[in-house]
Amino acid sequence: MKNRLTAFLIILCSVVSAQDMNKRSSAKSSASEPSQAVYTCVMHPEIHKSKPGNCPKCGMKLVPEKSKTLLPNNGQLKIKGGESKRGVEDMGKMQMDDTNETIVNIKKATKNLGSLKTLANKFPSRTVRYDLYVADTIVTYGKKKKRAIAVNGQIPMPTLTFTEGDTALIYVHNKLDEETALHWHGLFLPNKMDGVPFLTQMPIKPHTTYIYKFPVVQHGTHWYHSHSKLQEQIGMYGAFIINRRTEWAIPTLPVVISEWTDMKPEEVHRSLKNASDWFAIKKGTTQSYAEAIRTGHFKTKVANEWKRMNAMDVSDVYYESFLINGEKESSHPQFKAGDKVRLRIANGGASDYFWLKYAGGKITVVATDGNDVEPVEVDRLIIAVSETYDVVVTIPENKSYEFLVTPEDRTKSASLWLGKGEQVYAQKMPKLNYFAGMKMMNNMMDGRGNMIKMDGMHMQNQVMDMNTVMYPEITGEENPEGKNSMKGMQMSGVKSQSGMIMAAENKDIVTLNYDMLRAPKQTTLPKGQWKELRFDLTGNMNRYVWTLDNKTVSESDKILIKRGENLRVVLYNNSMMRHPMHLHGHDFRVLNGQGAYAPMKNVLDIMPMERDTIEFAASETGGDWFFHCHILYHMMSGMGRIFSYESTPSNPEISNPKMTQRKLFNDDRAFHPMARIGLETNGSDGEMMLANTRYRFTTEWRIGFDKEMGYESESHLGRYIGKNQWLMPYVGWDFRKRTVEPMDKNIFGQSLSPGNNFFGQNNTKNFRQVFHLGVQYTLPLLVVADAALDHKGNLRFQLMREDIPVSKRLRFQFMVNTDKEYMAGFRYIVTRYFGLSTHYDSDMGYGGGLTLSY
Ligand SMILES: [Cu+2]
Repeated sequence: MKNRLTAFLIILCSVVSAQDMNKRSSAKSSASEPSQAVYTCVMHPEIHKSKPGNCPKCGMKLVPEKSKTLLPNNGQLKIKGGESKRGVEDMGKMQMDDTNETIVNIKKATKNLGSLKTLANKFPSRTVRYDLYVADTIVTYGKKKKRAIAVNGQIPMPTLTFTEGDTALIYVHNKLDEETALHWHGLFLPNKMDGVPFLTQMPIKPHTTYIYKFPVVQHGTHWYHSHSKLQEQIGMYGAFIINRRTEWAIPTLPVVISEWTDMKPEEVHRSLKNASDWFAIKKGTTQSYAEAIRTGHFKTKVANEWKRMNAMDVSDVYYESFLINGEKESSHPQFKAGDKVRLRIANGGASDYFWLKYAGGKITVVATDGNDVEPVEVDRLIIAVSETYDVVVTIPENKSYEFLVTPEDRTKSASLWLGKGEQVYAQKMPKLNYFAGMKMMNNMMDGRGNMIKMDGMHMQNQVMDMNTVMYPEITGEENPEGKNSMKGMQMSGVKSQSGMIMAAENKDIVTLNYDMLRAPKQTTLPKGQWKELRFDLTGNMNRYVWTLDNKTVSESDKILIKRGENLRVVLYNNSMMRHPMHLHGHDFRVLNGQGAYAPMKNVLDIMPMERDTIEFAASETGGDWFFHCHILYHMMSGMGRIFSYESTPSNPEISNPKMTQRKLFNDDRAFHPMARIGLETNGSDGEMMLANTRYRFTTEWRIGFDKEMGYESESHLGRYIGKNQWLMPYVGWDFRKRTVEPMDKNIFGQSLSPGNNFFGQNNTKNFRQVFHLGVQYTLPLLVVADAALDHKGNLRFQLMREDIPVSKRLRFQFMVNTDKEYMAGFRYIVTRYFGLSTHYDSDMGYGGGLTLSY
């Protein structure tokens, strides 16, 4: 027995060390660069060429390697510390070019925009009162009638309009049977008016009225939404517009973009937490083995699972429809040829980014997050969750022009029609090539679940849109790699050697990025003490845990700040998703190439692998201000921090701070239930699970239809360790009983008598009533290794893998252990809750039937 145990341990160790060796050798090879190399590939940094050209691996155009000369950094504050110094160097030449280009562009855009007439508001400042009645409603935005929440009977909530200098007086009448609270997104206001339940106020109880009152001290396009539970997903978002005393005299439309799902948002959240790939099935993005083989990406798929990644997407949730001001199509026929229209756009969606395109020509961006920027002309821009952009578009002729809104995953779209007459369509955005994305992700991710840092690349401020690089567009038929790998594949733009077209190289289409945003006035912060903070944005896709520095809100302390000091926050996105990070109650400067004219925002979209720096002045009088990812389901998973002013007098709204904090923390501490129950001809097997950020309780059972098959039940309570959560020690118990005739044989002719286990111990698989200690570890290819020792000294080692995506809806699973038990089966997913299944089990034999999933 000892020998076998040693052998097994040696094998396990060698698997683990082999992985480390891989990692080390690859690190070594990338470190030894040839000295004369000057060009490299963004996706394949191991490529070094002396001449410009295309990457031999992916065909992407090579870019100059990290420039050696450090150019003046344009008035930008230097960041202390080793790592960030490299960041500044990286900005070097590239950034200067960007700036010059941007200034030329701004001059052109300003000229094209022409002088706009203005209109002054003659009324003195006043108190503007709104009464908001929050009530349940039924909508059919999707396929079925579903519950939503309407305010004053409408979705989105009514547009609230003020003039700078007014006082807002907002009565919220909660007609719901549940609590609510409203957050005024992007506004500078007293902390107790900020609308975060259990942080700045108590939630508004059902059937009560709450009054928000605050001075309106700024202008611009903002919005407001529920900050309570998941209400934002089902209708509680609306525009909040503050006019200047003197405003452009051109027609202005508030444009609130949102998504609709027929699933309850709580179910969406639970589904994400349970790694169900139902949304991928609905989107057609399962990225199964069958599809991988058919399209010539088998190796890519294997490499992806080897790195322990599941199929990925640019967005998490499948939505039934997308809405502009509450409609799939919204028409504004009142505009005539030559009219300039200002769109005040807010992304009120819960989890989707949107591409914005216009059929009538260029889009002139004039403000973001309520702050003016120098006008800049683009062909398209992406609006992050919770961002706002003000854009001006022109109606060229007396026709109806489409302003097209496409979610980043391009599943559907919504349209705003401007003008009257013949419809002029904007070009639809083509589907994404997920396997190309997977291939690139394989290159960007090391074996330990970290993003590989790309030296010399300008991974900042959306300049290199990783998502358009990672998920190139498919504009033709996708051919198997065997014939002509890249033929027909297009990445929207200039053609490269291999016939592949890269978005990043496209000079014809101008896509907005943060480097192009320039404030009209200097935005340098007042003199004060500086404090620097650094956060890594971290996440675990497989378990849908989202964190900063691998800690949720409830696992971290408030960050104390002092009034009068300046904060510099350096964010590095070490996750595979982009995150719109939002700061309550303050605007921050986004350090880009614009030096003293860095733009002011309150939402920063940060893409995978980017390192972005923001700065803000702690200018409020006190209070707790939330800083969080605005993807609703990421926020609810705990991706955020609380900035808390030191020595703030206690908030009169919060009478019991301890209890309130516990309630706030409950959001990311919540346990999510899940179950899978198989009912097959040989019996029932199944599993129930309760899991949160770190803990998991599972109970599994197998009950045969006769006493030969018997029953067995195992339960585990485990805690996940580390950022990737590959390791989980657990405690549990195992009860089982089965009566077997020693002479009986299974279909392979093997005796059913248990004999000894693999370690030479008495095999107790047919009768066992024990407590056990164990550890699970996720191996490459997502195989879970499980070693357990029970209180009678018996050992068991097991390998299993669930949910191997054979085809779009077919999943394969297997298990084998040292008690000589084994199992293999298929499940065909029919609906979210129902599947057909069949499996063979060494104890229960062959069975077929159905599987219910919850
Ligand atoms: Cu996020």
